[in-house]
Amino acid sequence: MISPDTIVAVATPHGFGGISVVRLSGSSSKNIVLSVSVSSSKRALSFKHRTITLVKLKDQNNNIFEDAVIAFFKAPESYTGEDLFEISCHGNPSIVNKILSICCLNGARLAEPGEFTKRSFLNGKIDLVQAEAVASLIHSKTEETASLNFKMLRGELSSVIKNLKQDLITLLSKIEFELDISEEDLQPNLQKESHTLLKSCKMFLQKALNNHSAYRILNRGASVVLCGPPNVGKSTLLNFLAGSDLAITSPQPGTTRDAIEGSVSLGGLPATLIDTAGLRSSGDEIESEGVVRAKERILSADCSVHLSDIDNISRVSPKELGKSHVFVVNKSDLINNKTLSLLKKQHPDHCFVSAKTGYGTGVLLDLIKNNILPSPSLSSSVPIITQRQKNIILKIQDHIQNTLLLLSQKEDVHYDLVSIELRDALIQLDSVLGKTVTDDILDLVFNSFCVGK
Ligand SMILES: Nc1nc2c(ncn2[C@@H]2O[C@H](COP(=O)(O)OP(=O)(O)OP(=O)(O)O)[C@@H](O)[C@H]2O)c(=O)[nH]1
Ligand SMILES: [Mg+2]
Repeated sequence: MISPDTIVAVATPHGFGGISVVRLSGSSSKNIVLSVSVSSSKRALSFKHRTITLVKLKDQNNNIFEDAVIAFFKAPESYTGEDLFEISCHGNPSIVNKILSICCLNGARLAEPGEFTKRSFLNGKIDLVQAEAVASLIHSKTEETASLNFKMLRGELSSVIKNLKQDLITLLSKIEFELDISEEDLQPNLQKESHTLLKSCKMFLQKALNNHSAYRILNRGASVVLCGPPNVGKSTLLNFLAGSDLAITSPQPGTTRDAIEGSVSLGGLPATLIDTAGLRSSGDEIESEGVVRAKERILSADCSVHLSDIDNISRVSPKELGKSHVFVVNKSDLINNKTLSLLKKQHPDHCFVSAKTGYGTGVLLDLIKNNILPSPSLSSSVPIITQRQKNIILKIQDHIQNTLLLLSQKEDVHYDLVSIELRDALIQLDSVLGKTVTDDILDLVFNSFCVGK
């Protein structure tokens, strides 16, 4: 249910800047804005839909403290579907806080995270897939996913889901008809027709699922962990690749304890490099804790870079490899070219680098990127953008698979069971769009938003 409250929040990032924007939405927003605005022109304070008005802002003691530009969007033609005001003021936190508190004194309340977009959803302006695209667009780390998220916001994924739903409804109506009619009127091609349609639905959904992990990494950036035994040069490599003296390096094994992060671009893909404690068993409690944390990072990272020393090219147990991995031999500068060529032949699956001179690091970055994202960009299919969508699509895939199994019977297809599976798939499709979601799912979606969006 939509709360009757009028809500207020700052929509721009906190801090100092050229301007900040305070948003106000709800039925009392006009009265609240009128009670804080001063203008010599009465006409200006009539606030017309989609126009801006220059006013002075006053506090509760009628002291003028700021010049502001106010934009007004009248219900229902606003982002939230309610009367919506955007007050642009100087970008200073004390001015912003003053506007927020005066609005609250006049009847508004501070908005929850994502509450403006939640109202937009509850007022039927956007569906849940579009609402999720708003959050993803705000957090996009690459141009490719920013433009993809914008397409989702315009409704591209929603219309794909609606088309799929329409196909299943058409099929379901034929199946229900088959169940109702007499023997003579049976539809001879129904079994084959249904099979073909559901197979293509399944393939389409599979492609969208396959693109999800690439999308996720492109949207939020990749995490790459540098790991291996102590003293092999993990911290030196982090410093070289990040171009900054982030981690302490020393010839003493066991120098790094806490994970240290740096940023790097993998050919346009933003990545966080994570330097970790050298993997060994140690009597030192603090170092051992560092090793436990390093192992956790290996398992959670998108790629783990396993370093060895040129003197001791070590093997890693498959259990400790992580999601995707690259083997690296460091300190190549310590041997001559002839020995290096020989070692490269003996270890063709290893990348030879020198964190000291930078030798081989360009090749290493390419290798890491290719490991994380094997294809250069997302294919033309529309990807699924959130874990919530992914979980539901997996359930739909199950129903489609069950239906295909029922339809592959040689004789006596159980159309009554097919009908049940299709109905369940349709319920799930509705929940992707947010037509049948519970309040706790909505809270989960909108709590991940920032305040003011
Ligand atoms: N010659 C040479 N020395 C290197 C290279 N990389 C690192 N070193 C040296 O190796 C020693 C260990 O380097 P670190 O980067 O501290 O090694 P680490 O793997 O982070 O070690 P821990 O934090 O103890 O696990 C330091 O003395 C570095 O200067 C390299 O490419 N060539
Ligand atoms: Mg280190």
